[in-house]
Amino acid sequence: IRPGFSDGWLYFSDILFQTVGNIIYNYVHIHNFNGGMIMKTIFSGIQPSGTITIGNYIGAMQQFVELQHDYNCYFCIVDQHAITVPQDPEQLRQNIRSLAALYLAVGIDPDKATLFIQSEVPAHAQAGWILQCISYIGELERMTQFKDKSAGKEAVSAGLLTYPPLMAADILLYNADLVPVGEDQKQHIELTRDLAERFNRKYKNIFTIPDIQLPKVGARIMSLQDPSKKMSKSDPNKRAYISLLDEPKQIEKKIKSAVTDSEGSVRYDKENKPGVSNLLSIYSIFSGKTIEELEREYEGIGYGQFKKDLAEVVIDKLKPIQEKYNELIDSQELDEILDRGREKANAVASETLKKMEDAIGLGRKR
Ligand code: ATP
Ligand code: LTN
Repeated sequence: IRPGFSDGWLYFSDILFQTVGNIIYNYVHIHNFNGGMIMKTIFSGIQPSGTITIGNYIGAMQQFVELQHDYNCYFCIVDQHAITVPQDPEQLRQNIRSLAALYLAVGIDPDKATLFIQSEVPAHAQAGWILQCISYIGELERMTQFKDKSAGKEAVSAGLLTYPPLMAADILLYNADLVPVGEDQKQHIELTRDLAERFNRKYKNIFTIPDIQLPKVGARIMSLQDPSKKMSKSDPNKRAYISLLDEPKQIEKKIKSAVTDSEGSVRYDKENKPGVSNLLSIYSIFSGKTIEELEREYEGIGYGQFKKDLAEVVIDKLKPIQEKYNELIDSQELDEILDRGREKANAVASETLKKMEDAIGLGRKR
């Protein structure tokens, strides 16, 4: 590094150096390089609004685990998003830690991906504010998640409406190329792209326009109690979802009480048999068998046996995840991983925030 190089963060190889004059006083590994190739960046987030369901796992987390080998990944616990609806403070704290442990338990490798908590990186809220100021109320009111979550509520927080620009900030601060999410997030990613393009056009071309990555199967796992609704971890009816930490007995009960139909044949038909089709999707994803194989296997056999076998498949799939979770949840290792994640995320995000503020003319020139 040349003496007198301008102060701030300097990017070199896969290391980000923080410099003042000719002194390096901090550095972080970015893992941007893989055998000499620049890796593309991925960002995704999950809200600590309850315990992760098999819907979140199939739609989002499972992809994260595969993608971490080939991308520079940032996985975030988006706690500031979670408070757009009321949360109990004690419970929220627990959910944050539990979500962090679950990210690792399903196979996120902290040496490959950066795992961190949104509220520990102030640039998210700061960039979120800037992006709110270039968002239109009309486009925010059109978001289906806003409409769904505000429907029938007496008091709706302003945060629920301004949630998408904060999500856009999450993604754009890291110049993510790709955002792996479930289907319900499609509209938010489209808005993120619009906001990035708007900013680039209006001020300065600083943002990468991110693409969405949906899983090939299971982008929308449905509620076990109402297969016309997506499975949600914050559903007040606990029987509507299976959480990754559910006990075997609970899993058996929930699958047994899952809504099906009166036809009695195990057949995939999303239109006319949404409940059975949803169970078949879960079975197929967790067992590795195709839907056709399963249909053949259960020909002439009723829902009782089908549900019993499915419960066993789900229990077996979740067992190693739960074991790993139990090892991690009270460990110091978990805190160390989150501390390292915070440092790295802060370094990258504050650099982008500075560029945004410079482009807009906020504060004094730095
Ligand atoms: P909440 O109930 O609090 O809204 P949620 O269960 O909808 O939470 P999020 O934290 O909003 O979950 O989403 C985390 C990730 O899981 C996102 O990528 C989202 O698209 C995905 N996801 C959520 N629900 C499903 C589902 N039913 N099927 C597939 N993917 C899902
Ligand atoms: N809005 C998402 C959670 C979320 C997210 C993100 C996902 C917040 N920030 C950034 C991907 C990238 C949700 O409700 N599932």
